[in-house]
Amino acid sequence: MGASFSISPQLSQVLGAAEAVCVLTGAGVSAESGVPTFRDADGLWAKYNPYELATPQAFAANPDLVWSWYSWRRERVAAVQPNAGHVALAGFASMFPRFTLITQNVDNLHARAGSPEVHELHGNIEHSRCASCSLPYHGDAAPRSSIAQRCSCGGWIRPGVVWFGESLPERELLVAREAAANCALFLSIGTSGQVYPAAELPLIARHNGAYVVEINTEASAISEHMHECIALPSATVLPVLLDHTRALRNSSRSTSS
Ligand code: BJW
Ligand code: ZN
Repeated sequence: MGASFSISPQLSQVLGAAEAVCVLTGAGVSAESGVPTFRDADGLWAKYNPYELATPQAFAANPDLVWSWYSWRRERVAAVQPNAGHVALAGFASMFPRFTLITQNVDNLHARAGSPEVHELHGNIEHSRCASCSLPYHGDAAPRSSIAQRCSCGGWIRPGVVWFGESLPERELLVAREAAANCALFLSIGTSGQVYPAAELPLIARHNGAYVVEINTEASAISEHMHECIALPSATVLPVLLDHTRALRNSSRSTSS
């Protein structure tokens, strides 16, 4: 079973000693569950134009098109399972005195894997709300629907995700920036590092003295800012890091007691 990579002495040291760890995930962490990424060769943006689907202007121009695209994606993520990477990240939550999991993903797979707290920077595809009055909407979320729904106020129901040009949820972004600025280890996992402000989080961490590691099958736009890059799939790497951390933390507990 064992994955063929070795954990560097620097990473091992910080996994054993860190009080605060911060993780940012992107679409790559869900790729091995069968959720398409955005910018890979077979990703969503290779087939669909983001400006026709993932902007408020696109939704205003063609609510049925945007709603049906998100209905298709909602159906797709509901049909997949969290992978070993999500499960390992859920295990990491109890390994460190402070652990912050931040995701750009809208697929809910971290929560389904058991992560106790997930800071969703780009929303959640399972949540819908009225574009006019913001009232949460619970009807017709699960079955595929190609027709955009209306709220009782007459406004359009929109997916609860963050589109280009829209602000990120204020509190989640604040928590994310603070966690990045105050951690000893920052892991940037499965993100191309092209979308801001999420992509500045590893840079904030590095600027404030954290050890910063990327786990990504390819180089990203922010690889050059990392202390090290592990160029392997996250579902392979994360269980190994968790086992290693558990062994280190258990042995330090038994020697200190
Ligand atoms: C694996 C793997 C495996 C594969 N294991 N790895 C500063 C500079 C320039 C522009 C801006 C800026 N600040 C703001 C902007 C504008 C804009 C932006 O960033 N534009 C850039 C693209 C140029 N940002 C915004 O508009 C944001 N809002 C904002 O900042 O408000 C204030 C403001 C507005 C306007 C101007 C200035 C300020 C909002 C961004 C919202 C992003 N929304 C989306 C859609 C969400 C809903 C949906 O799901 O449909 O979010 S776009 C899409 O990209 C989605 C993702 O969360 C996001 C990031 O993608 P991610 O996760 O990195 O995926 P990929 O596909 O890019 O990469 C996958 C990676 O995984 C790859 O690297 C693979 O190699 C790797 N991989 N398999 C490990 N098994
Ligand atoms: Zn409404």
